[in-house]
Amino acid sequence: MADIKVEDNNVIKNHSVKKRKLDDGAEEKQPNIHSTIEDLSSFKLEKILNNNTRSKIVCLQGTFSDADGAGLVILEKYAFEEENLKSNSDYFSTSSCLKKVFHNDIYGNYEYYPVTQLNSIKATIIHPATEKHIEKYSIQNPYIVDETPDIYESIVSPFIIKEQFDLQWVYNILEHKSEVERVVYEDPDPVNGFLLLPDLKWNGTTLDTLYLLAIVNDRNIKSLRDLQGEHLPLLKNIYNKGCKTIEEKYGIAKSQLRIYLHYQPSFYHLHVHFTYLKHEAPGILAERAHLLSNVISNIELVADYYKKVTIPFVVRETDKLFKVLEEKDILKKSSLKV
Ligand code: G7M
Repeated sequence: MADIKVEDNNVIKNHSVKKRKLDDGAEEKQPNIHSTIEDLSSFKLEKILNNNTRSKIVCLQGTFSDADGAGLVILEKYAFEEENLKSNSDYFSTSSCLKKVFHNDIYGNYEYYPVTQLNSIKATIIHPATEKHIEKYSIQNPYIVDETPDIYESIVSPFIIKEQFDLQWVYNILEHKSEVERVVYEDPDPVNGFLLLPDLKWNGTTLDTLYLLAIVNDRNIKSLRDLQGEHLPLLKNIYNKGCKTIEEKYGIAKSQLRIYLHYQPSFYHLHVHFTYLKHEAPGILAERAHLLSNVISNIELVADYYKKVTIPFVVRETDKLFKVLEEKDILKKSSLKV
């Protein structure tokens, strides 16, 4: 018998998840509701775990009245499919309904109700849900840390060195042991050279979601924080040759590229992201992405700019760094006094 704790604001309920022992000692899986459920009338909502208004996904935790254990219902609104709009006249048929909210001169606001089959919502149901499922679908509170040079030197840098994030996959790429056929450009210069290849998130062919990564040959530059005047030739080399290669190979001009570094990055070997400007790739928000042209300009102005400035970054409650910063009371103190 395992207990699943379900937090409902201040109330904590315990759901018993029964696991029956079979004769051979193996545990029988608790029956789930998938063979019987036909609608969501048996779902009793206990907590909204996450409501992403941008991606239009809501993750709900609750129970089903006719089954034991916690359940998760994840609802997601679909994007419009152009093919549907072009070929499906149902969008524009008399079976749909238009309700006016207001109109002003040439502008009118309406609520539009297309026919049911065009109005579906993707529903994922997980039952019985474990604590891990609940954690996975719960919103992770993000916190901004205004990282001063002092916080970097005394806390963040020692943490990065101690944790020694595994860079084997990076070295495999640089040593031509992995992803060899995916490399689209290589400048072998040990100081100013780099390798350009599709990011893990990109299939390398769908131009709409173009996403490449430039990984530098120099193994001593951890992140944006380490960059200074001596690295300008490297940064300009990445900018110029990266853009030229992408234009030649994919026909996308540099004016259509978003070229940036992450702070904090997820691995500490300098790399630069190249994404299609019209593609809203993950990790392009203001609290994480630093445009390469901006970085170059800042260093041209002040060679040790990134040694001196406060760089804000985001940590989440499940990050190891979050605990370290919390213990040192940095999360409360870090907001800039303006
Ligand atoms: O957040 P950060 O700036 O550290 O971004 C690291 C990028 O490296 C992410 O966009 C990942 O998708 C990408 N990436 C991670 N791994 C493990 C690989 C990999 O093995 N190959 C490639 N090509 N990209 C990776």
